[in-house]
Amino acid sequence: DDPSVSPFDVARRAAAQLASATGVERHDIALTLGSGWGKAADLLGETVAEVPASEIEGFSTSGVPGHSGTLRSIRLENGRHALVIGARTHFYEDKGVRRVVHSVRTAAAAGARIMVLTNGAGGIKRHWTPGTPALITDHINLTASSPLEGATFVDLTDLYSSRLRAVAREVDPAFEEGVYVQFRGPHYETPAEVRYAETIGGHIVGMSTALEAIAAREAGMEILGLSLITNLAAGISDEPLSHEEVIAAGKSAEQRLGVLLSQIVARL
Ligand code: 6GU
Repeated sequence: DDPSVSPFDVARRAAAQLASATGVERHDIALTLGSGWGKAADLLGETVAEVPASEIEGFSTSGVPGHSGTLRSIRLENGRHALVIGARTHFYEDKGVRRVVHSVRTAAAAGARIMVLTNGAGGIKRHWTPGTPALITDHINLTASSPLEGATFVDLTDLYSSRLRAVAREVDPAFEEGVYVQFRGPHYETPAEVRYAETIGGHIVGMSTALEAIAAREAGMEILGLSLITNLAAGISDEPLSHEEVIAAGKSAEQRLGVLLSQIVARL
């Protein structure tokens, strides 16, 4: 958090600690598992090591129920290694944007060329039902923040890789898709804010992912973004939103999403 310390140096040290804690020198792909996606960690392959995030520099443990705090190294069937990040710092925690993207920078420093970002989110498309997975095609960042520091002018064209989306479509040709809008949270949006998100081109509302994707692009990674629609956004459905229901929708979709995500990862 000290502005005189480079966040990339912190990430390099974290990656070195991760390598010695897991015995895995290099991870090829990294996945951040958000609400509803956690089961994938058990289905991707053989867990080589699981490390509490608190043992690795720069990680702060999340107090949000439903978000575990570990880093897990998994050997895929094709012999490659996946780093599963089960410790996400949200922008709304007010720990600063460096903390929010530290896991992404650590994954990049650990060698990962592909970053899979998943989340549980609200849906704006009226035909969506809770439990629907959707590919993120692009994002709108409404946090008024950026993980980039100084004059770092990074192109965000095709941020959510069309190549990786095509791979996901091989697994499910009927995959839903949409533009993700990151709000600061932690409150859900008002119905007026949801109408605004829709008007400006959004289809999915959430509180993560966009800032992480920007940091992943800066690091030169290819990005796959996946949302689980846990509920329709405020005003789209008349149902009031509750965090408990969001977690419950995630839980009931978890097995199905785990199978889906491991089929995708096997092809990446
Ligand atoms: Cl409706 N909004 C946001 N920002 N995040 C969510 C959500 C809604 N539902 C689940 N996560």
